[in-house]
Amino acid sequence: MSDLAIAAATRVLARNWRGSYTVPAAGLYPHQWSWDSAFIAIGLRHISPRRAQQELDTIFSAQWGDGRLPQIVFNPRLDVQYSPGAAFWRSDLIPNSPPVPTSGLIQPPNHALAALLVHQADPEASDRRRFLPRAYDRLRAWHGYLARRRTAASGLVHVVHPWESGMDNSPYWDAPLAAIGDTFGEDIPRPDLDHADASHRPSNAEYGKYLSLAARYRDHDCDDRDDGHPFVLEDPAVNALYARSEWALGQIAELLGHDPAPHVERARAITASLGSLWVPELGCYVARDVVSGQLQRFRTVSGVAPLLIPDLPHTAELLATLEGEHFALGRAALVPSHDLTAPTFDSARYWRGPSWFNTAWLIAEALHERGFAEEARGLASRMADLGLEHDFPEYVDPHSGEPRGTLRFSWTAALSLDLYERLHTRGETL
Ligand code: 2M8
Repeated sequence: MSDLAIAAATRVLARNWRGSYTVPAAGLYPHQWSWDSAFIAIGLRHISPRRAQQELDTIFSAQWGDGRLPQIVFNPRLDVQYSPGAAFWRSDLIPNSPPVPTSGLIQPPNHALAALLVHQADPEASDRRRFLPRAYDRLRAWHGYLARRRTAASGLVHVVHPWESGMDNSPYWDAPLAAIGDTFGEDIPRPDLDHADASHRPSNAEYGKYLSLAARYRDHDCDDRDDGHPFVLEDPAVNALYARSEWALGQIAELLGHDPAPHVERARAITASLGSLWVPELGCYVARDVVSGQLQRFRTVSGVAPLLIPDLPHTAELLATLEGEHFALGRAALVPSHDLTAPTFDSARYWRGPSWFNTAWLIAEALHERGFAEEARGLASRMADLGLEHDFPEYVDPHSGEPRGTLRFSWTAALSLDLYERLHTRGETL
């Protein structure tokens, strides 16, 4: 990446900026997405700390009364361009919902980590606008929701829909979705296929299950009290981000003169609970289906994401798994979303093989934090270059590095920019 590349990434973020938030991609994703905004803020902080704060403030302002941060905040004027949209969710009829139309689901909790990084980019600007105290209140309520409404007896947070994991068609969800009889019928709106190749996207059969599950959750007022809900899964990356974000909340608490201990305790408790998802033969963590009790024995990028957590047992094993034939760290383009050697691997289709820039950023950050400096630097610089080479693609083929999904994708631009700035402008060791 060069100055030219910084300008190109900045242009993507300007093009996708909508005045108070950034859309993930102009055509395919025309609303605000929760975990996208947190990743985007991490890059925006280098362009404008003020805009990065605003990005997070906008998602915070859509917080539900119970503390959840919604998966999507809709722009109702663009409702037909994305499915399922505001008319499907009709969130105004659901108790606890905010005044703006949103989805009722959630996404992975990467927001506290982002808020801390945004604050650190310009502490004075942050203090002037009282960003951190405001964010802390919102983030405590958000994590409180996860602890109260989404934590099972195992001590782990569960997701109630594949979309909540952010890795929508991961092989983890195959068996749990197959066990669900209901589907949405034949008439499945797919506006996404106007913007991306069908072979890069989830199938119609998967969409049928997604819509029927979402409708069921909505029809129970999204209240997390539906004991018969057929999809309840514990995902390693969601829990790893939750634990890592609790560590970040601890640091935020300290900066604000509050007691960090409750956050550190919660982070340690999640880390201990994650032990039940560790599969030694696979050398990684896996998801558990709470309904059937079955571990979903696949190697995915989610299962190596716990490397993000300080004090994690199995750090060395996770590095070995990343460097071995399944993820080929340093040889594959970035980090494949699924095991390169698995029969379920698909180099083009969404979260079943292609490499994504947000997970590459998380793994680079994790390697850096765990002291694997050379590996972190290698991954970070490849990521910064690859984004620019292909006009900031949504994901890439892990063998060829060729672009897949849509282009000019916001988190690709934001996170490539972040790594470039840290590696070259600030001269960090990453
Ligand atoms: C993808 O998911 C949305 C549903 O949330 C979709 O396919 O329509 C995922 O890659 C998700 O992780 C991401 O947040 C979202 C927007 O970029 O797109």
